[in-house]
Amino acid sequence: MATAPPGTGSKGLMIRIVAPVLIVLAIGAGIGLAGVGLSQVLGWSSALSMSSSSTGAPQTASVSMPRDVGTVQSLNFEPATVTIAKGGKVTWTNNDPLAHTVSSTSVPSGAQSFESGNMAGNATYTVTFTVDGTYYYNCAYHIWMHGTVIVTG
Ligand SMILES: [Cu+2]
Repeated sequence: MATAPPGTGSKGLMIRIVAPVLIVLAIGAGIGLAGVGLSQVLGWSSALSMSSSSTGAPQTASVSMPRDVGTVQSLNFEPATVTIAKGGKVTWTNNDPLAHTVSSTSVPSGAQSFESGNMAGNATYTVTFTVDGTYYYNCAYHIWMHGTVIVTG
């Protein structure tokens, strides 16, 4: 009685189908692990962890003085409130042709006040916040322009 050659019985067929699938899965897992290892070697994961504090607040925020904010009183700094992590920065950009300022009106105890001075159209101004708490500021020229920076611990 002849025995079936290997791979032709139902068991052999299963092996033929399953084995390549397992190999593909194993290769995929290997690539995934290699990717994790590579990101650690390159410092990607540490860079990611540095980009946010334990509270999850971002390290940077951007605020615009939108076009016409100097004349249209329903406009304001945009967004009017931003939240960043301690040590983070906020950059203001004047997208209005009129001059504006970023002038702190209230800062947490132990924090420094800030004053951009005159910002012409397209000017930018950046403040680094090293003390946590809530900061209030306005534009020296337009009383309807006022904003808040929340710095998390
Ligand atoms: Cu203004």
